[in-house]
Amino acid sequence: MHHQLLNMPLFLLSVLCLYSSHASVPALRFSAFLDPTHQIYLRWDHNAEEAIMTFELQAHSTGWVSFGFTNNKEITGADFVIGGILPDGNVYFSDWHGVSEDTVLEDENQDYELLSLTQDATSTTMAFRRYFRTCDEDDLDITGDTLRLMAGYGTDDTINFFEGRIVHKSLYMMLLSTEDELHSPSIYHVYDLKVDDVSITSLKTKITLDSFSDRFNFEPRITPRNETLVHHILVYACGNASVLPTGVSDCYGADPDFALCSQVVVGWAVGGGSYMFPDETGISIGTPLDAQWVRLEIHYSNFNLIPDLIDNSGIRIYYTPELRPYDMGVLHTGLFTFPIHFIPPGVDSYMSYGICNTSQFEEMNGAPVPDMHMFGYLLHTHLAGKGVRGVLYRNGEQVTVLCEDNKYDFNLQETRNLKETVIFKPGDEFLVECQYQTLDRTDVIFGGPSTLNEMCLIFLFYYPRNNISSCLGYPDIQYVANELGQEASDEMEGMMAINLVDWDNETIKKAEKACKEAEQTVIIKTIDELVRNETSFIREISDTILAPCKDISRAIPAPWLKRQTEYKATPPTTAKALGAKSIFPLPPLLFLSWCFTWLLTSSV
Ligand SMILES: *[C@@H]1O[C@H](CO)[C@@H](O)[C@H](O)[C@H]1NC(C)=O
Ligand SMILES: *[C@@H]1O[C@H](CO)[C@@H](O)[C@H](O)[C@H]1NC(C)=O
Ligand SMILES: *[C@@H]1O[C@H](CO)[C@@H](O)[C@H](O)[C@H]1NC(C)=O
Ligand SMILES: *[C@@H]1O[C@H](CO)[C@@H](O)[C@H](O)[C@H]1NC(C)=O
Ligand SMILES: *[C@@H]1O[C@H](CO)[C@@H](O)[C@H](O)[C@H]1NC(C)=O
Ligand SMILES: CC(=O)N[C@H]1CO[C@H](CO)[C@@H](O)[C@@H]1O
Repeated sequence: MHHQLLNMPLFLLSVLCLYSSHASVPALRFSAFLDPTHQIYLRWDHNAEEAIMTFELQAHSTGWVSFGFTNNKEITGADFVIGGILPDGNVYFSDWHGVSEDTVLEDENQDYELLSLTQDATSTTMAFRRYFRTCDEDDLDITGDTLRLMAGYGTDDTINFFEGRIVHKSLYMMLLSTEDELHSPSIYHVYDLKVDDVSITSLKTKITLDSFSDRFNFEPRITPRNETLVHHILVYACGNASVLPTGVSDCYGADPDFALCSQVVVGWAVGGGSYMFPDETGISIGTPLDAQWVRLEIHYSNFNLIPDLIDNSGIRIYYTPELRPYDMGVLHTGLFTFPIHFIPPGVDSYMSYGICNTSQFEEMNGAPVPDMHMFGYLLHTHLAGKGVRGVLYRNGEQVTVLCEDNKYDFNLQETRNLKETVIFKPGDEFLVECQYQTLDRTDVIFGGPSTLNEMCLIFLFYYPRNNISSCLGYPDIQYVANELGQEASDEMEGMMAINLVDWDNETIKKAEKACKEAEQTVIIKTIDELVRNETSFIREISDTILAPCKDISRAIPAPWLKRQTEYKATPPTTAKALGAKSIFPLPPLLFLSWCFTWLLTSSV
């Protein structure tokens, strides 16, 4: 029987009803808890046309509450609001920034607009909005990158900022739809594809491969308490090979047959949640054209070398006989993962490139390749990765930056949808650019499977499917070695030569330039493991245009917010001596009413 796989939101958080919402703020579609103990809950929504983001923060405190953005969990340069309701009912709310790790200052330009502020016996709810870009040097841009959020609260209204509870969370905020907006089929089945009591030995990063099975799936099922160990999970479809191994084996191990299944169909990695495909599409299973077998690959990180770990993680799949219009496919793009990819140590920003040239797709597919409708993607690098971009070119011209995250967080890897489907035609080129930071490393990092090695990949989700599974590029390493003044007469010598380079700012720049201008070999694979290569080169990338700067305080004057106040963390001893209340002057009174809802009636 022909089925398609989807994912279904069966595990909706019931905690949402904990706080009752009020009518003031427009329906905000997205939500997340910002801390593991569920004391701080954020709802948000964005309006691309107006370039504005609306937030509603609920914190389990009747003291001050705070929310904002940081660069990398640092107070210095942080951009946030602090607000609350005084015991006498007066409201305070204003825009702040971090000047140093122990000083925060109220902004001269107030760029956040308060929409409502309410309080009950146990919690405070604060709704406000801000333009994506204010161009105030004390604010940070709200972008489609993985944002570093900061939230906090104090026990009372004395804003001893540094004595409050502060939490940090990485979040991608430009979400497009919630799972309840998607169509769920009336009939579906569930299948758990998982490992059974697999032992994770004490290798630093050990990789285990599991059973070939006849179904797929798409929701992480990480064994409780094993969350920090499971690094990423991939499900590969197997081609037409007649002999497939069964059981569990090491990845990249002795048995080459385990590598036969190379078409990624499902990816999940650290920090990701469940994912449901758009209404038009699902993964086809059960027809003669479909893979009969899949390979489940789980990568573990066991940095603490805990012995005798047992794991039962895997992925839960939801599948249905109510077919969607298109069967989907996954195209694996980026830099070929092997040691020709290298990143020098001690670099603040180093770029690597891998190109896919699709000019041979038609020939390799065995049938005309229909236009590929790209609808989603998953970015993947390891710990040194700081940014990933995927750029589409047609006839030598850049069509679009298909996807980008300039604040990539290794701990938050998830499948994301494109704003609208983007057509990929046979003959197009797709460039993947990865940015790395290696200030904490002393040795060259090479491409490879371990968390301490690096990768530079984008998995593209599209429909209707074709037979191509991967299209990965890598630079001519011999050329690169020669540019770095090393002798190398073939690829192997080129790779060895990289170890001999003396890394300083000059050789690093040379290496980056040489890798970009070197001819690339593009390796294309089909689901039947047919492999072909061709040459290509790296084109320039035109940056995406930033949202315009807008100033909310000019749009909606809020003169009462125009004050300047500073709070400086005081050494613990003097703080005690001073007494909390005297340190911080409370903001002026805005309204006088007890237990109220304050609304600024304005429409965006
Ligand atoms: C497997 O091979 C057969 C013949 O060799 C072919 O007809 C069929 O389409 C192949 N299946 C897939 C999934 O490629
Ligand atoms: C895959 O390849 C086979 C031939 O090997 C071809 O008949 C089939 O149409 C191709 N499938 C798609 C979706 O292009
Ligand atoms: C590169 O230059 C900066 C100063 O401009 C220096 O701090 C850094 O250590 C240099 N890196 C290497 C690898 O020499
Ligand atoms: C690329 O293809 C050519 C000819 O098909 C072959 O000789 C060469 O070894 C291939 N290169 C790689 C890196 O696979
Ligand atoms: C992609 O391949 C085609 C055909 O071989 C070639 O004309 C084109 O220049 C290639 N693109 C790049 C960027 O190398
Ligand atoms: C570190 C840790 O808590 N590991 C647990 C992972 O899950 C298994 C059960 O499958 C437990 O036995 C381990 O203790």
